[in-house]
Amino acid sequence: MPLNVGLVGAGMIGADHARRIAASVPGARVAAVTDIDPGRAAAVAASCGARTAASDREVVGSGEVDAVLVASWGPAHAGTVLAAVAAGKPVFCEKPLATTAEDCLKIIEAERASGRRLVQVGFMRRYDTGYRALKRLVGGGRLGEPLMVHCVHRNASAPEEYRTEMAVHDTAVHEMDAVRWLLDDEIASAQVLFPKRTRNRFEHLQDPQFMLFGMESGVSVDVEVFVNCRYGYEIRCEVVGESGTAELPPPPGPAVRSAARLSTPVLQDWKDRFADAYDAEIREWVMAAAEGTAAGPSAWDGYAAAVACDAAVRSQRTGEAEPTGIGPRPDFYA
Ligand code: NAD
Ligand code: ISE
Repeated sequence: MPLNVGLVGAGMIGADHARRIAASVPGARVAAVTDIDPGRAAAVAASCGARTAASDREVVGSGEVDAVLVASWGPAHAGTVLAAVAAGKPVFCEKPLATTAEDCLKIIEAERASGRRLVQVGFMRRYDTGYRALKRLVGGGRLGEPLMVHCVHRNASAPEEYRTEMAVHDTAVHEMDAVRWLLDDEIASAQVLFPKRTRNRFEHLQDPQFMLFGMESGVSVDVEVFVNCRYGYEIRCEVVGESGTAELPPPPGPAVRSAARLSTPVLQDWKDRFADAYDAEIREWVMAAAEGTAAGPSAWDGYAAAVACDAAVRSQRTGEAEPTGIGPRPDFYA
């Protein structure tokens, strides 16, 4: 029997996950789809042979749904995740787990009370082969003690509704999770600096931004976020250790020699850059959900990212390094 997935949110990534489950995830099917825009729900449901549902609560409560995939708007995530946990159903939640640290803590409490892991957060970089190779190098000791991590996160362009804070909780949140995981460390403080602004932006937006995270171990992380770089989508990460450095490999692409030039393509968005990672995270989720539990990035990781985001957004106002105030990780999430 396949795992019957209920999809909440049929926008860009919800539609992509529905297609992925139908095309490349064995052992699962999308059974029900809901969206506050019924037209979107109907289109995605039709694309994968599912039925539509009127609300997230109907999806969660349906006897036909074994597990829930949340790809709605961030502020709606916590309500759906809490309902799924209360129903004892495994739930995959796109980032952010919740838009406030308080809501993340409510999810953690509910999950711990249920006695088993039910929540996986969509930090897909942990499934990217390049990031995995970096993590093996860091853990294997070949670079020596890590000292610094340099990261770049560029998008070709950002829509008008993209606000200055979103550079933190929509975009840099991936680096926050990636460095915590790479270094097996927590972010102790976050600072955001505002460099000269690009003219290729909507007036209200500060772009680019430069972020500095102080890790509990003392490692320093810098992140350039530039969401109107124009030329494409680019993710870079270099770990500098006491005896060596390692950086993410460039995404594969043909090297073209033509008209006296050697060139390789630049990917245009996250869907292409992390396609394999999204496939792998959803496959792992389905396998764990079929056993009634969850794997991968946890509710604790969602919480850790939320407190780091809060500190960075505070720093956007103060310009100072702001403490995250993260406490010890509960044994439940060891
Ligand atoms: P989107 O705006 O294209 O889609 C969101 C959809 O959710 C819309 O169709 C909207 O109508 C629907 N929605 C909003 N509130 C709802 C509710 N209460 N119930 C049901 N449906 C609701 O956005 P998107 O780009 O698909 O992003 C969705 C989520 O996925 C966001 O949290 C975003 O941060 C995350 N995301 C993650 C990645 C990644 O790389 N992991 C990439 C893109 C988006
Ligand atoms: C988007 O929501 C994502 O999560 C992408 O991975 C990220 O690169 C982009 O900046 C965000 O807007």
